[in-house]
Amino acid sequence: MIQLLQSIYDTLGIEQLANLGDLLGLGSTLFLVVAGVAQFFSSGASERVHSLPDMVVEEKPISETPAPIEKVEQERKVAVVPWSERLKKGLSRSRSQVWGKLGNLFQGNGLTDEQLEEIEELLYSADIGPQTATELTEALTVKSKEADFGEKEFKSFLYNFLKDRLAPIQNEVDPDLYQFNKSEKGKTKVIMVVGVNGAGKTTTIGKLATKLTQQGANVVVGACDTFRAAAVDQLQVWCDRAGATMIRAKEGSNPSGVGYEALQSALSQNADYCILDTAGRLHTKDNLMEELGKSKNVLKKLDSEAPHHVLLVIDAITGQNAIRQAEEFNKTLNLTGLIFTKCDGSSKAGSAVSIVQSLKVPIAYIGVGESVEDLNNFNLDEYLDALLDM
Ligand SMILES: Nc1nc2c(ncn2[C@@H]2O[C@H](COP(=O)(O)OP(=O)(O)O)[C@@H](O)[C@H]2O)c(=O)[nH]1
Ligand SMILES: [Mg+2]
Repeated sequence: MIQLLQSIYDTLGIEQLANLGDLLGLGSTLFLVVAGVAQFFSSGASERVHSLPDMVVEEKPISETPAPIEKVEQERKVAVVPWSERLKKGLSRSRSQVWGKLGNLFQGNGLTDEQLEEIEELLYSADIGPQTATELTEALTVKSKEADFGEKEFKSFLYNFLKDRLAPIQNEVDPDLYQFNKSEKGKTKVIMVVGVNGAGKTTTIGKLATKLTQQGANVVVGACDTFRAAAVDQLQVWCDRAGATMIRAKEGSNPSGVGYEALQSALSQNADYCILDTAGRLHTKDNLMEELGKSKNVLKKLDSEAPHHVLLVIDAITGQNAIRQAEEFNKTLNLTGLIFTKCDGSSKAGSAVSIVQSLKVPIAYIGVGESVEDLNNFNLDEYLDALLDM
């Protein structure tokens, strides 16, 4: 019976089955229940139920669940949207909930006390940091008194204000991170990627590895987050698709051991990049920072300059709160760059300003979605254009 239902479901799909139920006078609801059972068996759920007792089910927030690779794969086949549009769409919440609202307040005849208050509130909600918010409000109070200071003037004032603060730091990004330099082929560049659980490390590494292999680079990835087996499998899928070699943990390995092994493998095959995924939380009582510090230092036994980059992944939703976290990572690991993910899910994309300013570390990459094309170099002009809708 189940086999019969299964084959009908496979052939017709759930909607057609409901229609069939109506036609036979059995009612679509009853038929949908039956179809649901058929779907359950057809999708292999029975196998999953049988295998459940063997699985370690880890409770974690939604944002930590691995990316739906098949969905991403399907999206990739859909027409490619240019980066400038993706970025604009990704920053649309920040624009509509903060920066766009600010623009409406300027009509060229000064600011009332209520308007000033509104501006301060908006700037605080944007998470650009108290110091920048105060400086900005003060500057705006003076500027808004100019006769021709309208929305357009406000936008260019803001653009220059933010650019002046970020450009000196942003200019420090190493181009090796974006563009595989063929003249340096075989000189293994080591990129260590760190951050709290769920920030987007593993998926970002998958995207980065894809971009670099597409440029002709030979990439080795080390799965040093040895605790979360599902995350390691997820990384494996990304690496297989990207054509990158992945080094997995041997049973019982510690994270620094996997990093060491990955670099050893990368050096032996003259790989161009060795990217290390790390843990964001430890299952032991060991201190995460100490463990990461160890993982970083052990690499120097193989190459005194490794890692060439230590990138901290920050989820834009964390906003200002990310600063303290980021300072901890920076103290132990001496960060060389930041990757700012999930700007599409937050109105706090402006927090990039305060994070970059307080750490004095540039943003190397920005993420505005789950597909490979949603991760790109952080270009300050593009970012400000999109944030302020210039
Ligand atoms: N919307 C959106 N989701 C993202 C972005 N970057 C990562 N994610 C999702 O965030 C979740 C956690 O990512 P993961 O790489 O596993 O985080 P990790 O714990 O730091 O390794 C996954 O579902 C990712 O698809 C982004 O830029 N936008
Ligand atoms: Mg991970």
